[in-house]
Amino acid sequence: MFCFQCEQTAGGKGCVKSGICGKKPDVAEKHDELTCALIGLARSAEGKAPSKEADELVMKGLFATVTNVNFDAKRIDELIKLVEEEKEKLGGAENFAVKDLWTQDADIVSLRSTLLFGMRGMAAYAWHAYVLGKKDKEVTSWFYKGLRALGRQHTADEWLELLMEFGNINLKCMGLLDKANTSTYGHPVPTKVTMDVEKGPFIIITGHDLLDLKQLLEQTKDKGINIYTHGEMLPAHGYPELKKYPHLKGNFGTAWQNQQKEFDNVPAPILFTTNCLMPPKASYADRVFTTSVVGYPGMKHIAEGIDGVKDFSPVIQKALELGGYDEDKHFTGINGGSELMTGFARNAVLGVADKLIDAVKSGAIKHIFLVGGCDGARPGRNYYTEFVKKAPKDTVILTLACGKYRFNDLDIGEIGGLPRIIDMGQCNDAYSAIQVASALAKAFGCGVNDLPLTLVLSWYEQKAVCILLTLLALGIRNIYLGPTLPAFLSSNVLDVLVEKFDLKPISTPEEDLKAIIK
Ligand code: SF4
Ligand code: SF3
Repeated sequence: MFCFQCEQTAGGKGCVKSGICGKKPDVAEKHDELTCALIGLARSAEGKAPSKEADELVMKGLFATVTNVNFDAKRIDELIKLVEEEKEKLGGAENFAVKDLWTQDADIVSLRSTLLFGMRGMAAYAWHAYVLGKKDKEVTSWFYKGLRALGRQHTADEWLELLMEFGNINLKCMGLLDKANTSTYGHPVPTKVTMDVEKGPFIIITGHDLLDLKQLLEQTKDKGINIYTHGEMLPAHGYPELKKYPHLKGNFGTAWQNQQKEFDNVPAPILFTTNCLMPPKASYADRVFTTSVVGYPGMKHIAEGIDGVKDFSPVIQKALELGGYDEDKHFTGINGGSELMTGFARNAVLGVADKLIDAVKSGAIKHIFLVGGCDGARPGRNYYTEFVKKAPKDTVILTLACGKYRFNDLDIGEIGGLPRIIDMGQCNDAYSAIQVASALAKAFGCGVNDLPLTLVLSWYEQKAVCILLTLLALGIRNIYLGPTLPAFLSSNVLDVLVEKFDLKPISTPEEDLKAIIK
């Protein structure tokens, strides 16, 4: 096997024996086979109108290969079979050769992988929008275009052009998901979320899929079962159409990499709607449920029902059987805080844009940081906690995605009635952050790069890759990226990104803060 798509890749180079994430060689090989079959499908679809099923397979197939999504060789096999069938219907072009995926010239592999990984991330976002009935022709057809491009030879300049084009398409896709979420569940409003868990039966739901949460809330109504979010599901508490359910009680635990510790012997089932699933420990393996494209051998899977409704009764049954805690339990976050604030998506922030603009103009807010992205296990990720702790009192921290658990329970005060830590939502809500940055630039009559704003990003998996490509396509410079740089960026490709975009690896919080706030 060979895989170097995520930040925890073995030795910072590539997993070759087995994945650090738990992905076994047979599954890694199936992922490659699926990817190459998707390229074949896209080749067959050239100049034709692929079916709805083919579109769905392209999204699901790419999504299934994102880190910590699907470890089940059987399920991947099923996808490959379906892709082959669709491909035959469209004329049956050749698949891309698996042996060529990770070999060939280092720079070409690097550029091709960057596009492939970005597309895997975008597929997840497109899928979440799709299940809410939102589809965009340009986004869907770009999957085919991008897949075909992966199977062709290009010059380095052409690859870079493709990457920038992709970045713009991903912005569109994140916009589509934003529209899907806000038109279905309303605009998020600032919401305080407890980390305590009440006694009695409960279900933990994690991942990014709000529709799964909505259906679970409906199906557990008046059943005496409470629902707690985990990881990337935390921002769900801000949406009016989700927060209206009184049994959506709070948030259990922190980010994905702590799940084996947090779920150890938990008296409740856990529903995984997307990444990041880690190999479950025996103490809770019998309570793990997967749905959508998530899969793990031996774990119970909730399949899609006809007309999109899923039947969560096995999860509900399990919650009743386990019964939850005997008494109310007090939990805290990484830094000992017990309440989290979320729901500051674009509508909420732009609603107080005047306050923000005035505070920047008067100098009350000297600098805005976007400290966002994925969390992970590497000790170097403490950088982000320290960065937030050490950021001067006259600065504001916008945040999003699961990396925020490093600091979102800290009370670092307020500026002008606004909390200094402003949680904008999930990773895909990078769209909100981009909207806010553009609005601020407009108000100040300058470009985003001229604002007193710095992006300090943490990455782990491929959604972070698509977001980074969007930010670069928007011409945003001077991004600090960590905890390590992607192994799939060859030194030549990295040189280009550094030269063109001033992309910077993080150093220490002190040094970076000193360089940013002069
Ligand atoms: Fe290794 Fe990451 Fe690939 Fe898993 S996803 S096999 S940890 S590079
Ligand atoms: Fe986290 Fe996996 Fe990336 Fe959506 S849940 S950000 S790491």
